[in-house]
Amino acid sequence: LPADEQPSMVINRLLDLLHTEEQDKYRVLVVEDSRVAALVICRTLGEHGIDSLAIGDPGELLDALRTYRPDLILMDMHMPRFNGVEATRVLRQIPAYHTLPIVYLSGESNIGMQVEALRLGGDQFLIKPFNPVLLAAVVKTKIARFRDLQRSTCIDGLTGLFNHAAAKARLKAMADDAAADGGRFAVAMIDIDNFKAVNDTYGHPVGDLVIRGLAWLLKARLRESDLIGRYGGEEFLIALPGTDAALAQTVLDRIRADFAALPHAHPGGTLYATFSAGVAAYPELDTAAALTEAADNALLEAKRGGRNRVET
Ligand code: GH3
Ligand code: MG
Ligand code: MG
Ligand code: MG
Ligand code: MG
Repeated sequence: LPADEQPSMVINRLLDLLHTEEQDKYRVLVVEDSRVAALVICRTLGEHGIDSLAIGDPGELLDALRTYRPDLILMDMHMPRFNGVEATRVLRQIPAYHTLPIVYLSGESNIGMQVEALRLGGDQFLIKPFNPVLLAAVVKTKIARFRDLQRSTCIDGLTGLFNHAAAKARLKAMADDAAADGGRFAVAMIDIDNFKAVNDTYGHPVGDLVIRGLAWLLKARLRESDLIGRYGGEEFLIALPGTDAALAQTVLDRIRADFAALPHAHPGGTLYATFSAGVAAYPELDTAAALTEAADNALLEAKRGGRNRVET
């Protein structure tokens, strides 16, 4: 580090780096009853650097969506046990899949049928046999736009974390997943202590730096699979899959100690801030709402107990 560089400026730069870090590989779910066709499609996508998973059975669709989390579906239309248009219509009724790009890839040449397939929820119609270059271009541009859209509606601008609505939705999905596959996870609500005083003493821009500093620390310390959201102004919601309340408390307490030791720059020097946190866990509490409420109550207890602590 250059000796004259303020620690918070470094944190700001690191946070920006995290924001611009290379995105995940694009993931495409190929719904196709012909194994040969599926192989050709997946190979074509692979040659263009796109990851794919092929399924041929309607029964696998929801499971594949949940576990593979594709950015786009390439949907065949006519399958012996499966109508691609009907599947699309059903998916569009599930809020989580309202906007997921669905591109038909079918030999159906009847324009009336193609129009009907689009009307029932598809985004585009590509004809078999397909042109590999056009297929890759359609897939890439659709996914790029979809990710941009998701970013602008789900990501908090100051921190790059999930915003309130997105964090809440992901927590609910995590609870549903845990109910389906018997997993466990912990939830924590974090709130910076006496933050109003930071703003009042040093000004709002310095307060923003402190919020970004905590966001950076959470990203640096938690795993890729953990959920981190900016729940409110100086409040953060996190969820840790495969973790019980006791372990979550230990993890959070280490982060708490690191945050308390993290210097934040202000025009006259550096300041230090602390946070309090409350922890709750699934399956002891089994809905997103109950978990959030319990974590909130534990947070309140941490505040009453003197702040700069983690309670369960
Ligand atoms: P406590 O320890 O009880 O949490 O006290 P507190 O002062 O942190 O709590 P309070 O809820 O009274 O104040 C939170 C402050 O956070 C008030 C609000 O102006 C400030 N705040 C909210 N969002 C932002 C933001 O994006 N940037 C900055 N700088 N301040 C914010
Ligand atoms: Mg077919
Ligand atoms: Mg607060
Ligand atoms: Mg606070
Ligand atoms: Mg408060």
